[in-house]
Amino acid sequence: MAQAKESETKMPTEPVISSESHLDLVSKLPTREGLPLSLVLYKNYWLLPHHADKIMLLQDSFNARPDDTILATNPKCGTTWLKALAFTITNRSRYDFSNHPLLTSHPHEIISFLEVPLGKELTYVEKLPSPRLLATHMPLSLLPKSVANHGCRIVYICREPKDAFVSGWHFGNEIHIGRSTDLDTAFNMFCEGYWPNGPFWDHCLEYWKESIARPDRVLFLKYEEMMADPVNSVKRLATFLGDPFTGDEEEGGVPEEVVRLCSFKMLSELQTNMIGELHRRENVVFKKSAYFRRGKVGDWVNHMSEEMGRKLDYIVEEKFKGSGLLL
Ligand code: PAP
Repeated sequence: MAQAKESETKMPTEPVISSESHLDLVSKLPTREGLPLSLVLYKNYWLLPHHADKIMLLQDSFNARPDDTILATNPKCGTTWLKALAFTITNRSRYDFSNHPLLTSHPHEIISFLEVPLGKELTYVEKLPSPRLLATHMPLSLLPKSVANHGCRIVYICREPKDAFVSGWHFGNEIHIGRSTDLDTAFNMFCEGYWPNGPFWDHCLEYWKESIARPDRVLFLKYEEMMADPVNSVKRLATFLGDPFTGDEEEGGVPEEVVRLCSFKMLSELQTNMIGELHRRENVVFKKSAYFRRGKVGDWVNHMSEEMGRKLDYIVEEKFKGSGLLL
């Protein structure tokens, strides 16, 4: 059963981990300014400095468990949705749909990020009961070693890059109080690969290749395919998570109920998701509503020119050439 509330967690004694030496390493990494926050380059990926030190620290210190499931995403590709879906699927015998934790808690409060448990200590996830659902924006190559050692299941969700870029641009400007980046500047940076957890395409490709090499361990989902056929996507996800819907559940419309509860329409109408903050750090305010903007496929046309679209399509096509990955 996945975690629901902090109060339900067991509290084993865990080593206290310190990130001082990693902070020192981060301060020596190449840094670039330009987005609302500067980023550091670590092993080919542009990371927020306060994520980079935690990622380094977790590499060796995080104790994955064989029954952990990692929900991995490039930012703004469907993390919130995937958290809601995976939680609902794996806890469907535990919670009634009419009295469900998702009706009173934001998906980001229900499932924690490995590297940034918003507002909590890094050791928070160590204390969660098994089986754990954990989210991450980490590239595959930066995941803690124990994740691969234990063969943990990984679900990756990818999104069409133009929509992911537009979503990320809006989000960045919304959460950084008094600091914003204009669309053209942000677009040029995205195209250069300079983006939180970027290059975007390398992040996707690593997980894509792993999903081909180890399909029983890594499920590669696409936001657009899930939007087009959510019920079948939910069934596929349940099967991958080792908890397929029974014939009776299918007849009783349980997959459809999961889809309905986790839909953009449903979640974005709940007060718990639209009012208040998840977390605040200096002048970065993670408003709950910032995770529910439009939830549409193809919204990029309302922000980018056709020429920008062609440019990004070309870059992505070149990067994905020969991989079999099409977005
Ligand atoms: P994160 O990586 O920072 O956690 P993430 O949830 O991946 O963010 O991305 C938010 C996007 O998913 C938003 O897209 P938009 O800006 O294009 O609108 C958000 O609207 C969308 N989203 C959130 N919840 C859902 C959902 N239940 N179904 C579909 N899309 C959703």
